Amino acid sequence: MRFDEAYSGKVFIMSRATGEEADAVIYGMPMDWTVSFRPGSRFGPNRIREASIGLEEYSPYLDRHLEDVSYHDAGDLLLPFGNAARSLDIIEDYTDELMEKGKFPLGMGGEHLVSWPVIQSVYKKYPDLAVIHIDAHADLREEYEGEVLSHSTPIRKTCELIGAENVYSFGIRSGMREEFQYAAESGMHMYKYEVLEPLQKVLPNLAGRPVYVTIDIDVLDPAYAPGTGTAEAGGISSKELLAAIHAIAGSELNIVGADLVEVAPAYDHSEKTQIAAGKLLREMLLGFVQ
Ligand SMILES: [Mn+2]
Repeated sequence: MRFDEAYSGKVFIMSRATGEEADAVIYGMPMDWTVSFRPGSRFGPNRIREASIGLEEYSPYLDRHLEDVSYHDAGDLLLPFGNAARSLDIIEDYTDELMEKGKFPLGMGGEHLVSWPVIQSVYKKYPDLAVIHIDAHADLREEYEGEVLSHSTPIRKTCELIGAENVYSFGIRSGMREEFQYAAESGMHMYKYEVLEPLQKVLPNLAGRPVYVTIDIDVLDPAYAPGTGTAEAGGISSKELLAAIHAIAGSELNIVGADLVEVAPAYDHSEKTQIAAGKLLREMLLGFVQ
């Protein structure tokens, strides 16, 4: 599939430019086959697109309008159900093409493992890459029930690839003791429970660096985002997560890609999870893409 091959269904609000013209490409990675608890995030991207239609196109936070950003919603990648290894290969090939063409990748999950091939691809172009990871879960396992391709491993893999000292996790409130030990001993930067305050302290240190931002919707308290596979009580508010995105957008970072993962619409009949996700994605587009 070509990177700009238009999917004939729903698209994110105001997607206009063709893939060739666009500075940024939005794409869905509808994979949820390695999750440990509740599946369903493969239906996330299209529900976020639906919810986006109800959004204003103007952001008062950033004083920017969606027509100021040239982006293309390429639809969902076609992934072979149940085959994690091939799905990850397809995602990496696709992102390689985006990087080669100088497009900003803005991905929608899917489970969090989809970020792993994207980070590998972005790292090939930016060897001094840093990663900002906002999530309830450490995602630092080496394997899960013997599977190294698991939604609880992507940040561990990222630490091993780009150097743990280049990985910054925020909002973490769940994981095995071993994951927290790894965080403490590996040199990675893990900030538990809070997001905005530690982020504001860290951002000046990352000035000028190429940074990939991966956001798991479950960093939000289940009160704000019940529609996710592994909901975890004790999270932050949607107001704080928006403020975190704006803090990143207003910093001196060179943001080179981003994703928003783990929206699983079936667990939220009120649809507030996907409505929040649509707004978060709008702010990521307006704040991260020049
Ligand atoms: Mn998570």
